[in-house]
Amino acid sequence: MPPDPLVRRLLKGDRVALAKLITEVESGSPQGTEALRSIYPHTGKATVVGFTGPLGVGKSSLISRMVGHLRKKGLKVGVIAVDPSSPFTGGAVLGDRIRLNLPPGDKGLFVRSMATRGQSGGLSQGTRDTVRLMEAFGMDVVIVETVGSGQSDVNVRDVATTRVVVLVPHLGDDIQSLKAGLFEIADIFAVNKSDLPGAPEAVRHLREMAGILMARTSWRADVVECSALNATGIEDLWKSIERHEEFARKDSSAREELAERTAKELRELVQHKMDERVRLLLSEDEGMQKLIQEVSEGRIDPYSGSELLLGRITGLPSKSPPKRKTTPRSAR
Ligand SMILES: Nc1nc2c(ncn2[C@@H]2O[C@H](COP(=O)(O)OP(=O)(O)O)[C@@H](O)[C@H]2O)c(=O)[nH]1
Ligand SMILES: [Mg+2]
Repeated sequence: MPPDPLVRRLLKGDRVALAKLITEVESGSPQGTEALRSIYPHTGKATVVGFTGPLGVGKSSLISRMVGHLRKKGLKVGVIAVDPSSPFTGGAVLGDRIRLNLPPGDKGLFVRSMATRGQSGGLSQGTRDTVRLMEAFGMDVVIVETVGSGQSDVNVRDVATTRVVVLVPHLGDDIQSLKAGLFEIADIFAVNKSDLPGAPEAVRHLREMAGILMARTSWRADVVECSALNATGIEDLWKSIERHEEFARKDSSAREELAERTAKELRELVQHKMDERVRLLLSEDEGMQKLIQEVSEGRIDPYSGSELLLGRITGLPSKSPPKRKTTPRSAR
């Protein structure tokens, strides 16, 4: 049993505990980090799906539909919106025209918008950690919404096993410029707003492209036509997500990707810790204050100075700086 009562409550499915722990984790508090450590064995079981794509294509609306669909199946769903313009504000899950028909205060749904600034350890880490808290809480499915094409710092690849790229008919030039990048991240294309003209052509075009660009990969992106407005194609989209999850459980390329993702997280965590320690050392350590002075006055060059600093942090011997016989820079 984890010692933190808040964590015990989280594991029992207490929503207040979930909300509090997300806040702790976002602020990078020691309690948050300790909580993440102790819940780790309870994570990794949910279906984590990323919805990405340009602004306004209907990601939030489609997620709302998907949430309704999954709740009807009795699945518990967490939603993380990393899109600052997302309508998921204040816990509301309604696109402007779409009604969910969930009972008020439905216990099987938890929605959280991520602050895009001031995240301790970066946005990717904040999202990874929030996914884990939701898994430990008992969510069956966690959906992460991000704005694609480099507008958001979060890479859906870092957090989601299955990535849905949402597009609309007639993306025109947009799709041309996005193309290569999209096929790198998409496991599934959802052509939303299929109530508008041009959807079958868009679907055909994307299928052709997937056939060409993904011919040598073991997974070729599904293309699903849907409309959040008319609630069509939602079950097809879910089927496709399940199919990809099944693939990812078995395929070796998916396992390799997981290893890459893990390595990236470890690297980012270490980078973050190093950064904090460097900052602390430089601002508080007397020896380092002296080093700063010596470098600024030209007695030690910054390259050797950084080696000394690194040596202090890692405890490993560093190259000693060359002895300067010349006059310090400032005196020249
Ligand atoms: N015609 C049509 N409009 C839609 C559909 N889905 C979403 N929209 C509208 O598209 C706009 C953007 O939707 P939103 O879900 O906020 O897009 P996001 O920025 O990708 O999250 C809103 O005005 C929605 O009502 C759809 O299937 N058909
Ligand atoms: Mg949105």
